[in-house]
Amino acid sequence: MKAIFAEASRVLFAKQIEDIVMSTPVADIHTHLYDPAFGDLLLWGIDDLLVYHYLVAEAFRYFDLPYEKFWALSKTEQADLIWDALFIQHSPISEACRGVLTTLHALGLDVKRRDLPALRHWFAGQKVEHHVTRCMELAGVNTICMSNSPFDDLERPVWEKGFPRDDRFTAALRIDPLLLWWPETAPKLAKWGYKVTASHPAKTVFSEVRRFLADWTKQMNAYYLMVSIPPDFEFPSRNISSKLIEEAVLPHCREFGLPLALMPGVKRAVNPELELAGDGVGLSNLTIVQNLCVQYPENKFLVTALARESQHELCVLARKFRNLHIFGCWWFTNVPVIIEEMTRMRLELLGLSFTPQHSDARVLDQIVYKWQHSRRIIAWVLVEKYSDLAKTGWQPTRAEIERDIKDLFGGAFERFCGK
Ligand code: FIX
Ligand code: ZN
Repeated sequence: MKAIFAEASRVLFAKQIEDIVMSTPVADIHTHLYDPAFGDLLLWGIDDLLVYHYLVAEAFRYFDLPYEKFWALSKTEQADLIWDALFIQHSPISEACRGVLTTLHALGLDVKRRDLPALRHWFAGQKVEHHVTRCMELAGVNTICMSNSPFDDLERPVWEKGFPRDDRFTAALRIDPLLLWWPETAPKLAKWGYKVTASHPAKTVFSEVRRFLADWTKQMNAYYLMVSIPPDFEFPSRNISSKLIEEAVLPHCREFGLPLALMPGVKRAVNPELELAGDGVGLSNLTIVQNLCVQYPENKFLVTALARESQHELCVLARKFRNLHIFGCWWFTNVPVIIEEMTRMRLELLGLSFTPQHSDARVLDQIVYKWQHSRRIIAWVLVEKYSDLAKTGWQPTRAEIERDIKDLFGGAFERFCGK
């Protein structure tokens, strides 16, 4: 009898934790989505779901078709081919394929009919404003942080013209071209009225770069600055990227109290024929993160690393530096097997002072599956952790669990950002 009661209370306890994890609103701190005011830049609907670069990469493993022929097709034609290869000719078992189905199912669509025209018909009847709200509700997401680039010719004019902000969409100032491709970027800055030259910059140039960063930080009301970096990126170094970080980006972040988000590990265009789907992963030397954290204690760093092998080292670094906040299971690590491992490792090494996930969604509807899938895994791991605590006699209360999960789902991040 005693054993039955114990088992029943274990089940109830697990259910309580799961319910809290599944229902606590989350701040999605890194996406590639846009405020609806950006019009067509906000991708949504079945065809955009199907031509997501994660699925393009998978579909090419089955296609017997030259790359250029695929790229010459319309979006609908590409989506048809991907649907056929990944959903009809094979079972859609991969995480990215399953994600499409989780999303459709959550939207109330009948996936078992395997009827792509019917799905298209349903999406054609949706209004974007309503769809944004619906997806955010289904995902339990209360804010979506965009990745905003002043270097994007489609995005920049929207900012310049101005628009009433939807306060569910926050901004992050994306600066990859500035740090990674200075020779091509300097002439653009010069054209926009900043006194810079492509040659190795002098003091005046750095102050002009700071003026550029300040203008865009204010224009966007940016939450943080962000750059994704290749595995061989070095810091400190004598190269121009390093100098720009030291002399412009970090002083700017200090002045505005903003974190710099670094995403190490991406090897761009490993297979250029695959376009956006052609990026790969490499092992980064995380000494760059250590160097930044130790040399710039007044700066704050948000870091997510792409390689699975980097995750333990990154956790250990976060134990050493309180100006480092680690977040998300990025891209190739956003698969159940690795999410579970990373979440468990982070909880065991850091407690609750990190942000377990971001969606990286490029298509609005993806927030539904990315969050449903991740929440479930985070819940399992937390059930295990709280149960281990309970075994010591330390019974966590509902209020304590709610507080902790709020922290994991945006609270710790907001505090780190000083918001
Ligand atoms: O650099 C990034 O922010 C990456 O997330 C993207 O470049 C990448 O294409 C992506 O969508 C990964 O999820
Ligand atoms: Zn991203």
